[in-house]
Amino acid sequence: MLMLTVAASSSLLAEDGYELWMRYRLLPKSKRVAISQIVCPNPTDRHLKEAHSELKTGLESMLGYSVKVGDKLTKQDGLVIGTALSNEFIAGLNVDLRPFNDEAFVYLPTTINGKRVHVITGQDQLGVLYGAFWFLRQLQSGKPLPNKRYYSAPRYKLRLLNHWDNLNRSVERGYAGQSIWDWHKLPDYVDPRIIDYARANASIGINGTVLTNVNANAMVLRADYIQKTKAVADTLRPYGIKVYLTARFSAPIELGGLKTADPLDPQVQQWWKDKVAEIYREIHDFGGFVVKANSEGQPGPQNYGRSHAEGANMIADALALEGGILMWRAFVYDDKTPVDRAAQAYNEFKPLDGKFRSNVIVQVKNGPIDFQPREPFSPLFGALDKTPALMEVQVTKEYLGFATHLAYLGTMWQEALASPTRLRGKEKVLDTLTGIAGVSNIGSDRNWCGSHFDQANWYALGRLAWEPTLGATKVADEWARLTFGTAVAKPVVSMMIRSREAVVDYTGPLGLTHLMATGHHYGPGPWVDNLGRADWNPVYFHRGDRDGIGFDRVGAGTLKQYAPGWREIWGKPETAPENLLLWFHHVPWSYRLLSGKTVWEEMVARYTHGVSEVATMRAEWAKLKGKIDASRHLQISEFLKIQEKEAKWWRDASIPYWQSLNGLPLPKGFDVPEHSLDYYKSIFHPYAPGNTHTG
Ligand code: GCW
Repeated sequence: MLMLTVAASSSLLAEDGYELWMRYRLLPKSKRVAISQIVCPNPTDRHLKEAHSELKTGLESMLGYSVKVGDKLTKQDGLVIGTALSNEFIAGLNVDLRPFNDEAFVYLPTTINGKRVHVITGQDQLGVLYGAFWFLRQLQSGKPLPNKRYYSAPRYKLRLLNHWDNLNRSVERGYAGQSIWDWHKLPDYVDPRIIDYARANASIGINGTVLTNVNANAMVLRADYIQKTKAVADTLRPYGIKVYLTARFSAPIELGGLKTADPLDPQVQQWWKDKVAEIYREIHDFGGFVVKANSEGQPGPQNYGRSHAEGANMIADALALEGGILMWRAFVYDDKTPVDRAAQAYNEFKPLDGKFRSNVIVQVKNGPIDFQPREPFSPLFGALDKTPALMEVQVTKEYLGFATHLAYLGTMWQEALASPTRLRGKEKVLDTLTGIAGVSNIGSDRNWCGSHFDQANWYALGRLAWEPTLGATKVADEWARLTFGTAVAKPVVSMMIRSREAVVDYTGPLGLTHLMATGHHYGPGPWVDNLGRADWNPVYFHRGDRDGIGFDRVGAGTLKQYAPGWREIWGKPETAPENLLLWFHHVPWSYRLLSGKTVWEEMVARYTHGVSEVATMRAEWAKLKGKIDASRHLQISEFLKIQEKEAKWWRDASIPYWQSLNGLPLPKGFDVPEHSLDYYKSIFHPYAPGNTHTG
């Protein structure tokens, strides 16, 4: 019996996840299209080389026969790729590409002598590369090819990954091994894996990557590191990916030997101009810098009594000479400022709107506090009328259980992107953006992201930055088909779609936030009240006491930062959505919700529901045994088991803590937490991963 099971499941070859969503498995006969040749007259041209070689590999493996690459349509079926300039056949088709931007692609099916010819074109060869990946994705996911002209253009110019990677290869909030940038061996040795990284990014439209941590090390700007960065940039360029670095504001002191980094000091200004020119001499298409300034101990213009705009403009001026951009982060807060932490970024940046140079982009986290499992959208979206804004999301799951918990983030980002900035009006958050930047979850682990399901979050970042209205379910469906196969997509998507809400429920229901353990943020710590800064303590965020719980943001004045409409809805506990109730309001434990339950009863029900959702996901996954290769199936089963154990840990630690404040009994019908509050408080994990601030 055992032998039989093994034999049955081994028909699916073991997979380790390295191929990501580009597995190109043999298609069932009914789905194979006839393509015996790829026509690409300039196969060595920038981006076309990558496009045709990806198509050749992908098609041969999906179709099961060999495909020739040539410069003329000799057989009458085939795939013709290129721009009108590079390809006579395409020029003859007279495709009107004027309405599209230069990253867009057009697919055009046509018939010659009764045989189908597929054409992929664009204004620029980069569009052709994107079209090639789309074509492969379409076939691989078992979807029919459109039978008339189809085009796609990215909504945003900036579709970026932000690596929080340190020069010693540790990764801040990284749960997938070491940094993929091996600075020590660069520039002489570039790991071929970087090419696969570039392919993966290009396949989902990501067009820029910030190599280093925003908690920055000035050394990356030293001449030898510029050579190393150049080697990475040269490897990524063929895939349309620009390289960016983080710039430490005090670099003129640390690297340049100056006495100050004051942005109004002419020597400092000159230092940045020279440094930027030096970078562009080596990397002509260098993208620019990201700066985290005057935040969590990073140096910045305020050290010299200057504003964020003065600091940003000084570096932006240096970059402007070379065509670079500066992404200046709005993630600033200070416990010496006696104002709600959620209000501080807006307070700091709103008055500076209009004061930034045109190549400065303010980079705003999706929520006003940090990357919490649920927050309302940041009030800065829609409030900066004269300054372009980038939305920063966290792909790595610092606050959502690290790599072992399944939490598909497409749903979370969709929630922020689709929020109307003003309730009376058409504008949504996604309409206010210039781009999206995602804090990378990529590392040296064989499966890239620390778990198979975390690959979906990388995928969703690219797809939603290309088209933010695509919808989280559609993105999940694409990814599941490509990653696990069309036959299992439905149950996989159903797990993904409910997963983030499950995490919200078992970590911080009803709008509670930032209740994680200290430093690494692994596991519960709602009781923590002893940290160096008030605004790092969970008790600061939940404000629970004997009588009630939640943060009164109406009283704090924070709600005023949102447009009218939102103020009214969020401003009263009766109209605020329950999933943000305790974010905006402090209410008595006995406050009644629509369900008739009190806040306390509902909290216990939600914690419990979160745990049972994970149990359901485990059961759904178990049913897929034999339908997914044994190796990936097993690892995911084991990770789900960890998730269930840790969801229960969250529930069982949180409930007695709240009881220690409110003195209320456990509502009837719910399991008593397994251990005492003291037991949960005594758990500590000094070596939980990802907790680095230097390097
Ligand atoms: O959420 C916090 C993280 C820090 C991070 C910071 C930021 C890079 O805990 O690790 O520092 O956000 O976004 O700057």
